[in-house]
Amino acid sequence: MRAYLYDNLDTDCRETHEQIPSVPVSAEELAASGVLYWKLKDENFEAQIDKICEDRNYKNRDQITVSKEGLGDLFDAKIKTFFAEHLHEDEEIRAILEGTGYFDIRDKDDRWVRIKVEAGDLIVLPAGIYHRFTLDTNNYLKAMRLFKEDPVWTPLNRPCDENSYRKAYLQAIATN
Ligand code: KMT
Ligand code: NI
Repeated sequence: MRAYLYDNLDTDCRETHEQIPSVPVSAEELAASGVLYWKLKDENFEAQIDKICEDRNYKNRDQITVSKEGLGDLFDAKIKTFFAEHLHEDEEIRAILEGTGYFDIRDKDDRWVRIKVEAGDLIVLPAGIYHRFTLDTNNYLKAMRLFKEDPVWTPLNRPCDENSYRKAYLQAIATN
């Protein structure tokens, strides 16, 4: 995982979009926005996932392959949905199994922070955070999706500032 401020240029979202000079964003800064991150080691990948699921009460999981092959006819629509700025009323938890991609999140000052993920990265976006996802130019990412109960994938597109999960999120990070 590596994170940095997004350059906000209007070019292909699958490019790096790193500002020049780069403005790195640390794991501590991400944590201040409520974003959690673990690097899982190859040797005991499953055991580490199981432990995090137990500690954080994630009961269910499935897998998604974000690629033309993996999503078939749904590819274009899914990619578009993923990159529309949105929030969820639950955590978005992803363990990257193969490939690479970008999660963009809005920081406390409403700036886009781009988080580059690769195999072994486990990322938790809190309920209520505005975010989006895109593949990079490799066009392939396989991820395990973890969830607490039944999957609630409904993305609520911005603006939804009156949403109670949005308000609770802003309150939770206000003291950071
Ligand atoms: C979402 O809700 O933004 C996603 O599920 C992104 C794709 S999973 C790597
Ligand atoms: Ni999402």
